[in-house]
Amino acid sequence: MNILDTSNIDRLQDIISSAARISVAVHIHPDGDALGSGIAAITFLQSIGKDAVLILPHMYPESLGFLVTDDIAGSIIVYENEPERAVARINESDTVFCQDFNDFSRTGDMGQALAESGAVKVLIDHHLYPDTESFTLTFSEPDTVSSTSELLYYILMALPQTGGDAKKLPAAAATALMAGMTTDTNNFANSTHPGTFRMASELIAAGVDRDMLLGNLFNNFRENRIRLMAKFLKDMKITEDGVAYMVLDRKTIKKYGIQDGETEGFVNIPLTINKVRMSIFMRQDKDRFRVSIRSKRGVSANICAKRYFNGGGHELASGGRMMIPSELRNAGEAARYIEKVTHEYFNDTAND
Ligand SMILES: [Mn+2]
Repeated sequence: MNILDTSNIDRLQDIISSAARISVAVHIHPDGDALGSGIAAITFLQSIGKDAVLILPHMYPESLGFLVTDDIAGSIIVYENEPERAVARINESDTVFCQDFNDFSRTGDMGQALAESGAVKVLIDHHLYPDTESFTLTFSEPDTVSSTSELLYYILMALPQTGGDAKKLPAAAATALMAGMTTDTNNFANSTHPGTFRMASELIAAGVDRDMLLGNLFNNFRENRIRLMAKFLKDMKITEDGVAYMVLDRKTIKKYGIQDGETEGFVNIPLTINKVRMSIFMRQDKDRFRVSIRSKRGVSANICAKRYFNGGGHELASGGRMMIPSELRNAGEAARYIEKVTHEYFNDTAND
């Protein structure tokens, strides 16, 4: 894999060797890739004698808890639970790794502390349009890797401490990288590249237990989630333009006892229907609707997310947010909004 510029690797080596205190930050509502790449970074850095801590804007979903051993838990600070401790740690860090996001705003309220920090900042990410000016060193690969975990894998393999041998990674790092790649590709279904399979092959050869991972990632859901999924499939609407959508309100989330992360993957299911070209899933939070958009090849989820949902991301997988009540007041209004703007979107695209 030669996506990595060797001069960037040399610079990274210098940054790591002069770093005394490193913080690794990831995006809000951390998913498998954010948590996995974060754990991989800190366990690797600790294995070479560095003081490294992972800072999460929010708690990780319970379903990913199997990646967080007691040792690792002691090196994680959750901003949402301990904002002062998180900010203090950012302020006393001389080096900050920013992973799986392209812009500090993606880290929510802790973004300000990150932006204002005088630390050396290294971006490692696979989202479009990184805010490169905010970083000392940028590794950004939106088109050539599946995930931040995959990109971080190449970076770690290029460092002298591993010399390209995955067996030299700490076991926790190898497992976390495999987990991050597996969740971001939805188990090799989306955005896989030749290198993705090579990485998987090398990590399995290095001892990663893929069966254990798949068991934890895909066969370990609570019954409530599957019951809610049934409701989602029943209530989902499909418009004449081939847009499948569903808006999940807080009342339903409460009724089913759904936790953060438990609706992960719902948005992908409608794409298995032949006539569906795009799928939109909105989930009501305290002050906003969180929006997930997926599309089939030829339709840009990214442009739709940018134009109508204050978001963006990848070409076929994007997200956004709509504030309550300034932009949308309730689930009914959200449903009407989706119908209206997607119709406009497909009419526009048809005229291009
Ligand atoms: Mn990712």
